[in-house]
Amino acid sequence: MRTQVAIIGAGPAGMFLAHLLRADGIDAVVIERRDRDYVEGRVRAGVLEQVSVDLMTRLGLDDRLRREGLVHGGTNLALDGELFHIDMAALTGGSTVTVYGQQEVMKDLFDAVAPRGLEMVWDADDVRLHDLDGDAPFVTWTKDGAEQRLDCDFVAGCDGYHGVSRGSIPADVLKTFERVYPFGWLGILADVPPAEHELIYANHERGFALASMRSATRSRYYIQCALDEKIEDWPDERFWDELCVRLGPVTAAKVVRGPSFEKAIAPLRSFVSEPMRWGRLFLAGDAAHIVPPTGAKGMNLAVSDVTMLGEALRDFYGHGSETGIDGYSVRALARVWKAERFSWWFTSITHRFPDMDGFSRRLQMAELDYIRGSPAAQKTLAENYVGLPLEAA
Ligand code: RFL
Ligand code: PHB
Repeated sequence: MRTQVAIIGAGPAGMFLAHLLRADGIDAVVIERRDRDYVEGRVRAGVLEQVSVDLMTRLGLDDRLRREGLVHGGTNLALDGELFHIDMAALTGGSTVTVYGQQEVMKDLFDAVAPRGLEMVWDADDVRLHDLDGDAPFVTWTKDGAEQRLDCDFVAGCDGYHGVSRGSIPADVLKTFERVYPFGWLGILADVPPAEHELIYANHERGFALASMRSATRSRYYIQCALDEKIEDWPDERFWDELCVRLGPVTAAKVVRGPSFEKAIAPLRSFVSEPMRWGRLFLAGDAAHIVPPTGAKGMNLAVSDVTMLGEALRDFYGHGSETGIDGYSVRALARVWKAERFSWWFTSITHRFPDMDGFSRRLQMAELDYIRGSPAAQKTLAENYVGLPLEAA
């Protein structure tokens, strides 16, 4: 088999790239280790930046998003139960975010695979990348016991944090940067109406809490927890009680309780690997970087990476120009690091750190109080939260 671009991984990065290349008439094959149900079933991101909404629109995949997505012009912060509103749209000249789950995004991307003739390989075991530093790279995998081979011009490593692509870059070339946080998020989904119309990021003495949603009838809540916490120790009632304490009495009175149908703990991490291109390999999305979920940036960064990569490949195939592919890593990393900074900062002012003393806690409280009172500080938060523009190539 031969194609122009082999895409490893069918998460948001891989599937958006596959659709972008298809729209530009560039051949691609997506090779995914799992099956569609698995990828679509993962409960993950909930908030789309304007850049992501724009890409879905450009690809003509925005029908359901327009009908079902919840457009938010603002968000709320809470300090020890006291809520204050950040009017992001007013502060940024009209920018908004859209609440639309990653599961819905994946469904829209997958539903358009057959009508648009995208080529997919599911259940590919033991995927390996070869000759990435030459001009004839290829990918091998096994499926149903038989070894398969795909020759290509380029490989797009969109296989997430645990994929094979990043590890194919030689250790003396790859630089990694990391912060592991001493806590995780315990998240639930429940079919109850959300407590508030917009999200609430709450800093409480007992730890962080987040009130989010998927629709007018489905809520998504998170509480910060210790890394060694066990799900079995968190029956629904205990979760709701702790959430209500952290959100404070005014919001707690609006929380509608109900049985959760999903409950999981996710660790928090900041991670960047450089460069994002080596030879014929490009990395995009979680394969190259991880952010803590506080800034809601993970999936959006995957989208901005592949938007840039799509432009670079279009210039290469359309005009024979290598400027875009040569500049991809530097261009993508400039935006990645700004999102890393924002996600780290937002995490650091909203969470309870185990070694936190009175001084650090007072600084956090002062910072949140400063944001509450300063339009300048609110603007900084707002423009990062809605998503920084994709700078020109
Ligand atoms: P993915 O989604 O991990 O997809 C990678 C795909 O590659 C496949 N794969 C392989 N395929 C072939 N061969 C191999 N060897 C392979 N190894 C892996 C995997 O099966 C998978 O299908 O990476 P991608 O595409 O870069 O997308 C990244 C996003 O999924 C991720 O950043 C977000 O979910 C992060 N995230 C959030 N992002 C947001 O933008 N907004 C949010 O509100 C938000 N909230 C969250 C989040 C992530 C969370 N968790 C659980 C990590 C909330 C949570 C709790
Ligand atoms: C979510 O709804 O899952 C969500 C929302 C905002 C975040 C993280 C996750 O910052």
